[in-house]
Amino acid sequence: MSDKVSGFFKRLFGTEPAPEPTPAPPETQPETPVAPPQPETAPVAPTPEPVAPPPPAPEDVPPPGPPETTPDYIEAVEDQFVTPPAPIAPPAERQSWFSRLTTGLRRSSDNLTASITSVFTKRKLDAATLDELEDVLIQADLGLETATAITETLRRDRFDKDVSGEDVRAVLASEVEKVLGQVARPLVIETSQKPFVILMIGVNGSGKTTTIGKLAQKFAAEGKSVMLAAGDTFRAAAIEQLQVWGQRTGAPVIAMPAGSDASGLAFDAVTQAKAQGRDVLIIDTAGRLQNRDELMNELEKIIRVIKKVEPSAPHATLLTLDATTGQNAMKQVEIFGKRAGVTGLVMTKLDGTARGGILVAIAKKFGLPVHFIGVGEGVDDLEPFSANEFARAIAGRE
Ligand SMILES: Nc1nc2c(ncn2[C@@H]2O[C@H](COP(=O)(O)OP(=O)(O)O)[C@@H](O)[C@H]2O)c(=O)[nH]1
Ligand SMILES: [Mg+2]
Repeated sequence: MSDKVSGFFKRLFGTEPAPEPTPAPPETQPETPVAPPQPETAPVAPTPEPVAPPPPAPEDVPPPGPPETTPDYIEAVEDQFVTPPAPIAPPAERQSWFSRLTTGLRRSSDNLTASITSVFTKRKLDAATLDELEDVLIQADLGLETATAITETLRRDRFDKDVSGEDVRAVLASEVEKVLGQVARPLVIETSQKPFVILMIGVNGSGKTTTIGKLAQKFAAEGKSVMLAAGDTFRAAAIEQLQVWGQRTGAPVIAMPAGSDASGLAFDAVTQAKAQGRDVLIIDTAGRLQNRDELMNELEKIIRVIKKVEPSAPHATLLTLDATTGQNAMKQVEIFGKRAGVTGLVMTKLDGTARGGILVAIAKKFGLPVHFIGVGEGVDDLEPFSANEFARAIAGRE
């Protein structure tokens, strides 16, 4: 490992690889903040935060005020768990995206390749070996169908022949790429929509606000005029977190005092972004567990209210999925998909988990576009999703 790579590894994981995070957080548990990586150089000093003046409330939307019901888990969270955005590392330190992807996915790929190697040490391919391999692939969260496709390809082409771990990894990479190639789709910002409205949804701590900051940076770099809406109105710190991202990326942030009605805020944000002719409006929302019906109702209300201003909006409803939650992500896609009409996925935290294979299972089952993946907290740790790169990285084929 080069010094550069190991330095990055240390910033991501500390000197020891991080323990595997627990699956889906229990309902009473707030999002677990991931300790921000230690920058090797002085962080960029945050400049004073701008506070967007609260826009006037439209007549047909309830005025800002405490939400009708404050969910108990949100009360418990309060402000202390909102992590400020990680400092931006100077460009000279950054590695290429592919090396960051492979570094980030190393825990997933090491896990897989070590298991594959232990199954295939100078052995002729027989039925027992194929069964063992299938178990390994299922345990790596790839899903039954993909696991079977890989073992069937090997059975067809290589049965009773010598097969090395490297041969198996080549088949793994190619099958994974086949599945992911169906869903790797860029997020297209239609310029005919002004603004193109993106609604960001997902469970607590899945990376919504961070992803919004990263996206705002990308769009701004493309010369688009971006506006952000602090739709996680439950917590003052969540509003501030988005304002820090707004300051960094030069995007104005529409905000109301904590406790305001999220749908009223969304209404104002779309109205203002429209009036100002913004290219993109990204609306943040409070984290919600998919099995909390009243929270899912609130999300539906936000969408209805957005449509009052602009019937074609939201133009993209992006579900952020935390890769470390493993199998629970499947349930999230299913329920958010039904209730909020998810148009695309962003998978975050692929750097902190051995469970990156879950993206393959999700792709196979739901076929929803995967637009971006995140492999760190930094502003450029989010990239458009590439099936080929992901497949090579997870199969350990650099
Ligand atoms: N390691 C890692 N951390 C991430 C990534 N995306 C977000 N985070 C961190 O996850 C935590 C929760 O993110 P946040 O955006 O506040 O989640 P939200 O509750 O969905 O808005 C923060 O500490 C982020 O810095 C990622 O791709 N990798
Ligand atoms: Mg948030």
